[in-house]
Amino acid sequence: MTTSSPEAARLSAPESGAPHIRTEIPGPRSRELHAQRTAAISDGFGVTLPVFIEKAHGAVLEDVDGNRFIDFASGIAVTSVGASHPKVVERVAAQAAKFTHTCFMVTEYESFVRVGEWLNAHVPGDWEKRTALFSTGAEAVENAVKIARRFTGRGRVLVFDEAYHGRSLLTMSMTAKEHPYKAGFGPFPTSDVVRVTNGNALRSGLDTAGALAEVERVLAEEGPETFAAMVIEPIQGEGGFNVPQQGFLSGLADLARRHGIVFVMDEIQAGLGRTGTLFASEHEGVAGDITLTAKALGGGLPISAVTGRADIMNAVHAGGIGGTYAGNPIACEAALAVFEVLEDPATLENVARIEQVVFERLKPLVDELPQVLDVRGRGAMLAIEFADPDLTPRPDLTTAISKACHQAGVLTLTTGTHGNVIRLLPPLIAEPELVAAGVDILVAKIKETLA
Ligand code: PLZ
Repeated sequence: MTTSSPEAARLSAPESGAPHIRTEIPGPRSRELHAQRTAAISDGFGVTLPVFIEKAHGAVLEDVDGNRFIDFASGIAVTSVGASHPKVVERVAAQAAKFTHTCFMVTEYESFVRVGEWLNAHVPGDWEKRTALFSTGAEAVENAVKIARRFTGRGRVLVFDEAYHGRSLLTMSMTAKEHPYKAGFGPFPTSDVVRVTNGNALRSGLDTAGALAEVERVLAEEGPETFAAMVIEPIQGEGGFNVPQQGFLSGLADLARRHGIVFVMDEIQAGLGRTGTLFASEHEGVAGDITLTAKALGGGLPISAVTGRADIMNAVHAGGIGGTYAGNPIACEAALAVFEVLEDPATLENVARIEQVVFERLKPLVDELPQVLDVRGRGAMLAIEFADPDLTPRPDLTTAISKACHQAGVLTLTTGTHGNVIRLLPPLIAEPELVAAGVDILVAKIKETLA
């Protein structure tokens, strides 16, 4: 095997032998392990598909019973360069052998600086930038709010309908959906987090101008000078892969700047090649004052970043931000490997091919099947929404179809405020033929379920 990318990390359908189902799903060994999990692990963790993974390569996951799945989840948009990219494996192993941790707040190491430099150079925004590294997406969001507060001297945060920003106390407040994220976990800082319309093309009943006018109305009512930050996902992930209406993001950027509000682009799910450009906000020609990355950044290792205008990022006093594991050296090495893969033009070309093979299979279903409301997304962040013709969401269909896909060896995820969306998040390096094979199975299961 060569170590060039993305070929090194991917396998075509016949080579990978996926999907390959040799037991019932979950298989006997997975069921045994799941029983042990139930006895040891908090019931608070849900699970999409209770199979235990033994090994994984590219876009193929193999479980402990020898079943192989086509991976349309990527660990929720994390293993974008594949499950065990050789460059990630090599850098991680080499760093682990040198040292695993020092804490960047105690003594420094070079990879932290190099990750920051790469992000400063590639994140949208034609201004001098600085980066701060953390470990999780929620931590990046929390720190963006802290930094924006320090910079503006203001307290409040503007967020959007159907938003997802994390599970920590502040980010959970910023997340829209009650179940399962917020139920029973309040109270929340409700007067500090204000929610406005996302101008959802299918459901808000607003066009771009109408949605922007509504945001402006709420800002005027609440006092725009009370807001430190406006935080938005360039394509909403957990909210249902909602692509903003054209001009909405740029209109928001204008509004934020007019009122001295820090415009924060949460690219945690949509960023780093996922939508076919390095950052999803590039599709709209928009740049956040601050841009957040996580998930794909570490190729499977936990690392997140806050990258923004130097004057904003440097408004914080020394010691004001940080964390024991922030920008851990092994995770930084993994990020540097991810950057090498993203810089290879073949990677984004492959994402364009993935979009093509998925759309050519799914888009015709909108006209063929009355319960298929919409097929949308960009690049390798694609979704299909199920509803009755009167728009009543059909989460029962997504559940049934997803389950059928899992049984057939295709790991799909559901999403959306109403749980009625199936989303596809294959690794960016997934062989288009493998993606096509997986989508063909999905289409067959949709047709069987709707028959
Ligand atoms: N911002 C846009 O998508 C994480 C959540 C899965 P963490 N999304 C997956 C779940 O049910 O917990 C996410 C995101 C956006 C922030 C986050 C939070 O990132 O790394 O999970 O903290």
